Amino acid sequence: MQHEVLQISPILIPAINEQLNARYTVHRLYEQADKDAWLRTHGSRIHAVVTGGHTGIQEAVMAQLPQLQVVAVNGVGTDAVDLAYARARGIHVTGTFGALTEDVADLAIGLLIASCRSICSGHRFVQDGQWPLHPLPSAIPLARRFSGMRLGIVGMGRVGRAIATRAAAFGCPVRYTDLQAMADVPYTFVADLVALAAQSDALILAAAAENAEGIVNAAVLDALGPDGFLVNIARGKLVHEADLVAALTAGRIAGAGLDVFVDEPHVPPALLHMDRVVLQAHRASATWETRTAMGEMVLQSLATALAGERPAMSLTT
Ligand code: 8YV
Repeated sequence: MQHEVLQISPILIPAINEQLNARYTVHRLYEQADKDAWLRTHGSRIHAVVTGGHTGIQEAVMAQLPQLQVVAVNGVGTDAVDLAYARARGIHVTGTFGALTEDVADLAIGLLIASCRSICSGHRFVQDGQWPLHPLPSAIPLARRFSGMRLGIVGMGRVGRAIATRAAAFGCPVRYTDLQAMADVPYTFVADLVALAAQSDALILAAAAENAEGIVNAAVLDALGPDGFLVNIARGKLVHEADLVAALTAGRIAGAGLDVFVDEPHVPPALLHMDRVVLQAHRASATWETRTAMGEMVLQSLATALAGERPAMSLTT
């Protein structure tokens, strides 16, 4: 018997999709016009789910899959999966832990340099033919140096550590906050987020979003101050987005580099045309190398779980 797999969000690596198709009967829920009707009719046949980090799967969907054995998340964030429900049913929920660390850290540094050095607005100035019209160097405001910036990292997990390692090469002192101080990192722990922001030139969010909704609010942004930058490569909901828009609009912080938003793919309109804001469409892990490694981990988790064993990357079993 071939196991039946429900894919809730696409995998972008053809070789991984070929493997999925070769091993299983794969149903792509995102291609169904009426997803609820499809689940009602076919849900009882599904043994495994593949989903994305920010797509996840809700209890209401899992409840329609009585044979479900594993939810393989093609990502590291599991905030969009109902873990307690999965645990209660003995469903393995796996992630691709470790596979995307380097790429996400790279983008965090890239977004910070892009925003403090005004790379995107400089690009637009040249691209739009403005340079010959305004040839004096004074046409473009001076930018802000990245090397040596005091970084405050929120979340000293795999990604936070990889960001800190990169920052060291730029001579940036690193402080961090997390649920607790960590004995195995050489950086200064600051328990309070407002205090961390006050001691930082840039705050980089690399934390899991469970129980941390809106932690970056007006008080934190005001502590970061008018010369401070915010970078978010974790989850949009860590930030109180209305407070962020207000702070950027009023110049109460200097700029931001944002890969993630509260209501993706919708970005607050006020952020779309700010020179001091660099935007990405949730792309931090979107390289061939990382997505291939992630896809291989998804295949491995499915194979192990459907053979009746516990996948190494399971969070719930
Ligand atoms: C995923 C993410 O790569 O890992 C996560 O939690 O949010 C993303 O970077 C994306 O969900 C693709 O599945």
